[in-house]
Amino acid sequence: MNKKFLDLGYQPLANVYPKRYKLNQIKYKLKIQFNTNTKMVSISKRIPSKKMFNSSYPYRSSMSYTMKKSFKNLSNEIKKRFCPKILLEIGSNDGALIANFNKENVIGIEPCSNLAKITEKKGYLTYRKYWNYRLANELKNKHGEIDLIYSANTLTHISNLNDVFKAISLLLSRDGILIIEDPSLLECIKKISYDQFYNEHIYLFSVISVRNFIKKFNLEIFDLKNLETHGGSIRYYIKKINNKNIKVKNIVNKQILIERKFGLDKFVTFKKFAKKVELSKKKLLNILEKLKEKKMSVIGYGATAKAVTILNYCNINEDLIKNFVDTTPEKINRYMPGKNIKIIKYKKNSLIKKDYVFLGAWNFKREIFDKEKKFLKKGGKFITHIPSPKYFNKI
Ligand code: DWN
Repeated sequence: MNKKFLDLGYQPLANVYPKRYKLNQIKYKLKIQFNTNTKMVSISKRIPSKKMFNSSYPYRSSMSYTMKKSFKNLSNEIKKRFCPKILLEIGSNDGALIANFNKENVIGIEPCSNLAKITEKKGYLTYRKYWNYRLANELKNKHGEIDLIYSANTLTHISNLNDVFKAISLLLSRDGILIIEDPSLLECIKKISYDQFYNEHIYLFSVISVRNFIKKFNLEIFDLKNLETHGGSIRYYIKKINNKNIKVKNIVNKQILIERKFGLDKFVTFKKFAKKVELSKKKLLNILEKLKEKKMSVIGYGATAKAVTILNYCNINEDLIKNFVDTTPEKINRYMPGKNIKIIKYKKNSLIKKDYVFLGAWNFKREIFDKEKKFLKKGGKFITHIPSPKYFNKI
């Protein structure tokens, strides 16, 4: 049974950045629920994929050094540990991972044609299609079974999870490996990072829920890694249950125990989380309103999907955060969805004469602190809502 625990109000599509501010931009009710049987956390209203992932999807994985480095390290590990003949990536985006492999050894799946074009231009075979059972069948007929399937920050974006894993199970060879990584529910609850919820993020995985879910597709987790990326993610290493050549590592049960101890299998944990979210909103607004009274200049850094949830849930407008800076060409000179806050092109001197900078991309805090030493030296401060709203100038 699905039980709702958090109401984030009306939210626009997080990655549709309008050219002009529209008071009547379409918004959808965003409520978050917990399934008492499967222990899966998800959003209650689903938006059709085509509305969100199309030819103008602006998010590019290669825009951050941290992500490029993470994909490079993983590619080295995959080559050494699993030596796949073919690697298939579901949601290959602009190729941040596949760029580390030979063109003959990888297949990308990317329904956003503007992104698929980037990898195609570099000579990588890319299917401009949504991941589903029909596509898996087509691929099996063309390429045979695949020995390594990888997907980062994609499976949680697809509503029909049954179809997702049925398709994977069909295409993956008997001894094949599936690696997926997505934001961790545990880290989200610990950090009160309620901005991990937006219309694209249909699910927020825990080890408990993934393990429960994939069993029926003859799949099991045999290893995992806690990652710092995207505010705390988990990388799951998965195999077919009847592949007895690979042993399940202790870390899997250990992580499940940690999650249980934290209460990720209990509804009451999420009710408590919702209370903390309300408090977080009050505190953040209090900080921003006081800075406004003092006539301080405040801008946002990183026009993220996450920031869209915060701005719309807390009703933060241009009077509290003047602009956002971002490096993504597709976002520049557009507006933060649902708000009258313009996104401007990031330049080296963007933070000059600014007093406070709200970290929309708080998940890249280290990378940003490294880049903005001058701002900090001059007394500038960053604002974050993680884990509790505050301003700071040291990590
Ligand atoms: O799952 C998803 C995650 C992985 O990426 C998607 N549904 C959408 C997207 O979410 P996000 O927008 O919250 O992701 P990021 O990676 O936190 O976005 C970072 C943004 O900040 C980008 O627009 C690039 C920008 N940025 C910048 O302007 N300067 C980032 C860094 C590190 C910088 O120095």
